[in-house]
Amino acid sequence: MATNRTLTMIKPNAVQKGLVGAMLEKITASGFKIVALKMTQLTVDDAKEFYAVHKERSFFEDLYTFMSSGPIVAAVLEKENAVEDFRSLIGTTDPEEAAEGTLRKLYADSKSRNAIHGSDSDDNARIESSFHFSRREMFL
Ligand code: 3AN
Repeated sequence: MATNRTLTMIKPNAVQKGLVGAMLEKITASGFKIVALKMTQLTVDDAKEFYAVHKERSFFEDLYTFMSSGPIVAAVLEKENAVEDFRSLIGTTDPEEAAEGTLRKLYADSKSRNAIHGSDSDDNARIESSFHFSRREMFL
């Protein structure tokens, strides 16, 4: 099961620009099934916890400040090879380097405001899904 699921967040800049519908449409049209979905806002402490792996990086403060600055949309997505295929769909961290047609190429403002998150491993997909959703909020 875990290898078929990934966690995404539509980031505050994309929510603010009204891109939720367009992004979910691209995601589902690319074969991902939404098995959990919510709009929420991270506290500063939530964002620090979610991105704890980056706490020594120079961009950490900017990252947790931005990610807690407004509402996000979190979702668990299901598809065969979900983690890898979703990373391909969103494109590279820096939108300037992202392939044509990827969500970050289409919708990101910059490397730090890159519109959408995707888990980078099956283990992190599981951890990040539990961070946002209880078992009652995830559907088969
Ligand atoms: P990705 O989201 O592509 O897996 P990560 O996990 O390396 O990238 O970084 C998490 C988030 O931190 C990125 N989505 C981006 O918003 C921000 N970030 C990563 N690297 C940089 C950087 N060099 N400068 C500014 N922000 C960055």
